[in-house]
Amino acid sequence: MSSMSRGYAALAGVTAAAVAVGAAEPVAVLTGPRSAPLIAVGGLVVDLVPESLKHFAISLFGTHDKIALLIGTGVLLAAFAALLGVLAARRFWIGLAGIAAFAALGVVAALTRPGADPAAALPALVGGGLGALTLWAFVAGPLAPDLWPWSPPTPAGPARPAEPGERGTPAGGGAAPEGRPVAPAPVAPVGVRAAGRGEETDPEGRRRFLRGVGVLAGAAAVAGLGGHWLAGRRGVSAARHAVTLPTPSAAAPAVPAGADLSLAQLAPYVTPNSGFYRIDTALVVPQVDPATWRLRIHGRVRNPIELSFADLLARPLVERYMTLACVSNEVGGDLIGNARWLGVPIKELLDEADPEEGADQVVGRSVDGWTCGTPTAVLRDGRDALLAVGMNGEPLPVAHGFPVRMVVPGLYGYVSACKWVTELELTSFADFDAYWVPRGWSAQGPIKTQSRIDAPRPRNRLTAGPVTVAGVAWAQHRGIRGVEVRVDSGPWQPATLAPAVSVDTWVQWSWRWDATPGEHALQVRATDADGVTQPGKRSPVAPDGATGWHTVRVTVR
Ligand SMILES: Nc1nc2c(c(=O)[nH]1)N[C@H]1C(S)=C(S)[C@@H](COP(=O)(O)O)O[C@H]1N2
Ligand SMILES: [Mo]
Repeated sequence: MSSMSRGYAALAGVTAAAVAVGAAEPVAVLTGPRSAPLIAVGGLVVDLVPESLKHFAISLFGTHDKIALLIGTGVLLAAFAALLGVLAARRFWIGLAGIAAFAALGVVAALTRPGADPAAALPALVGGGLGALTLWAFVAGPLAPDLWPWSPPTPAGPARPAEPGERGTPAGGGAAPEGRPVAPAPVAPVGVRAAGRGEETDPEGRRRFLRGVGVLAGAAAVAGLGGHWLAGRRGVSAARHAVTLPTPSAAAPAVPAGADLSLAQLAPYVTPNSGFYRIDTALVVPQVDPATWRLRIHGRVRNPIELSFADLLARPLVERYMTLACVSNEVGGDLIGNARWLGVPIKELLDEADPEEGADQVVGRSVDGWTCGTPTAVLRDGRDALLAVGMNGEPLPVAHGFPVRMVVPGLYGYVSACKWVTELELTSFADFDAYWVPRGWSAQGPIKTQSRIDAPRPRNRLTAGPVTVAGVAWAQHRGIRGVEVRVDSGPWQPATLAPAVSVDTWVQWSWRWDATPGEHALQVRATDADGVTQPGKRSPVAPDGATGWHTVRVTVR
């Protein structure tokens, strides 16, 4: 095959794949966004890839890791499709088998997503079918150029006259390409054949091929983007806007004056919803209709409970400031935020459900099948663990768990903060491992005392003289007793703590530094209210949270 033929064949393969992916989208509008093949396969990848790789992706792409995954999947798919096109131009059945394999992967991925029904197979099936048809049209059908190895020379070619069954003759269009190699193709040397047709003799065939590529790729793009847009319109943002949150029966304590030092580089004491970090395994944000949402509290309980959203809102609601942190937060990282949460105390619901002895784990389960395991004792020890419906005075943003999520002070999100929660199942740690546990993370995830320097930022250039060093420190549900700063491994100096609402939130701190010219390393460490100082030994985020002191290097002139 000449390189030009290979290029055309690759183009045919990629166009067929684009048609497959694009055609699946409008179908997925009906069967649910998670049944779209790219999303379903991406979701399977998210669940299957080793944790180290996932962590690498998060560290590389931050919270854009999902977009990166989808683009990566798309690029890989295009590369395979190009290869399939080239193979299909030699033996059409290989291309067909390849498309069937991809469709099968899409079907399996969509059907094995938690909560999937049999209709989830449809997008991949429809996409696969239309993709196969497209490939056939380019390789053996009406859009095929005269470039493939089995293509007999055209009438104008030097080698021989046209054969019956060739494209352009009545039997040509629909004939199975496998039948074609019976044409005495190898008669002339390849070079002569390539020069003898295609480049000079079949310009119309190639124009038709390229027009086909343009039209079909365009149609695929319209179907894909249109379907995606339509699926978005079927979301729950209208239902979210229609929610009116009741006034809490126990309002949040006021934020004390001075809790927010309002420094330019310092994270605000209360994190706005738009700036709140987002971490989850969901490639498409679950759209949960509050009208049909139910929470089941079941498993090892004497009195199983089922609640609707209206039932939940009818109960006394409390509002509390709580700082939520991700176990994947690196020392100095920003996977942490503080918000005012409105919700129903989980303790009251558990008391009503009446857990059996030995049911030491409450498994929160999301609509998308994700699970977290929280110690029953923690949820009942009187702390403000909430089934939250509000965040900073608004219904939960859809990406943060609308309509209902868990928030538990003192525990990392992966063991406590289930978004889009629909079940609390009482079980034991011995009997069930939640989502992250078999993936190498600890079953228990209490927050580790940590502190971060926000101002100055790494590599800031400062002027010698007084400099305000400031940041945040947290040890949720224990509280922060003190923060210390040191310069160039000198003596630790006490920083000034700003007031905080409660031990369940982070606290801002500041320290006045008389900066001298040169390169300097600033370090911070916190001591919790139990008197335990954060260790300097660096340990990675897995299995249960990073340790070490945040260090910021600056230049003073
Ligand atoms: N359904 C669901 N809930 C989830 C997760 C998830 O992957 N799926 N991730 C958890 C993790 S690891 C964290 S840190 C918090 C983050 O909550 P946020 O995205 O609202 O900041 O959500 C938790 N709840
Ligand atoms: Mo997390």
